[in-house]
Amino acid sequence: EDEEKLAAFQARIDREEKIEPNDWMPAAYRKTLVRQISQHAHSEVVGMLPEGNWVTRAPSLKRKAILLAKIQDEGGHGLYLYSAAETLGVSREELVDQLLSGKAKYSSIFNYPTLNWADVGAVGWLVDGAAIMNQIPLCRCSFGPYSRAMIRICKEESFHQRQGYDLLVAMMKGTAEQQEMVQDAVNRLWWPALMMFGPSDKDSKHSAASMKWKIKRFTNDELRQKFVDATVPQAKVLGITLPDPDLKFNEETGHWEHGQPDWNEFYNTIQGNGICNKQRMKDRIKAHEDGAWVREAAQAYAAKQAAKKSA
Ligand code: FAQ
Repeated sequence: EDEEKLAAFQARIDREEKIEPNDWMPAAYRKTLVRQISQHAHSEVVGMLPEGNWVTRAPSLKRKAILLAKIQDEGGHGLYLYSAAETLGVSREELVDQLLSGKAKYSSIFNYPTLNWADVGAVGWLVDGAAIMNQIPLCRCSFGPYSRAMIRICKEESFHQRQGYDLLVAMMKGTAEQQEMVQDAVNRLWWPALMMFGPSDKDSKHSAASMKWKIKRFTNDELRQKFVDATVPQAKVLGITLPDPDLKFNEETGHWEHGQPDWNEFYNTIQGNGICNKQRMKDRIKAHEDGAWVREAAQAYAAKQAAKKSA
């Protein structure tokens, strides 16, 4: 790739022009986008599993309807994101194969179990909350199809975050046992939510290039800090304690200082050895195999339509 093309490409990025699928782009830009967008898509799809666990046990019709709608949204996000990745010249089959063979990553957070009903609220509040913090800046990502997909996704995620918070508020108004369930869910999900932002900046191998290309607008640590700053006051309103003894407001910087997640646990999880990795993959593989007849029927229908047209 010659210098001139690279310089012209970077100049377009610097002018805040969107890069579209048929435009020239460096191979490394394409590669990192396929990686990030497909991992993001896989996360949305695998992310349906922990909450799916509670659909049949939701405590009321209203909560069940909300939960179903939310989980369906996540499936939809996966579909837009696979489509955005496909514009870069990979096929959906290839991407799904990478997930099911264990080659592709998906977000570490979805390898934690949802043990009690308050986990559904805590996932909405903390996991969707972290997802929004990370994804709002992606609406300004330099790659057009990804940035446009993120706009609708973020709107839906904000509904998800609020339904989670609303669920927790309702439980905090309930019995002592319900309040304990909320605290227990938050104790277990707080650190994994912080891990969603990725390794600390010094260990993030892709950040420098992604920042230069304006795929990422903030570093992992910057977004983690924004999330902590936004969430601490919400925890106070809720009346729960965040499980970080190092949380301390710094008057000078205006930020909440916080402790570090257990990075060994993070690396262990993204290498496939977290609490639920094996179960999640088993469930995804089964869902894919059980859906084979749908794909076959759709292909048979498409072939018939094509034959009709050419006849
Ligand atoms: N989990 O160099 P960096 C959702 C990997 S939200 C697993 O810092 P980068 C909504 C990373 O891929 C969740 N792997 O990488 C929802 C790389 O490995 P590689 C999905 C992680 O890309 C809510 C290596 O570590 N959101 O689904 C994680 O610059 C509720 C080095 O890391 C997105 O995907 C992790 N937490 O920054 C659904 C957002 N962190 O590829 C259902 C888009 C890092 O070299 C229910 N993605 N890794 O093998 C991003 O913003 C970025 O990709 C980061 C990582 C920030 C995740």
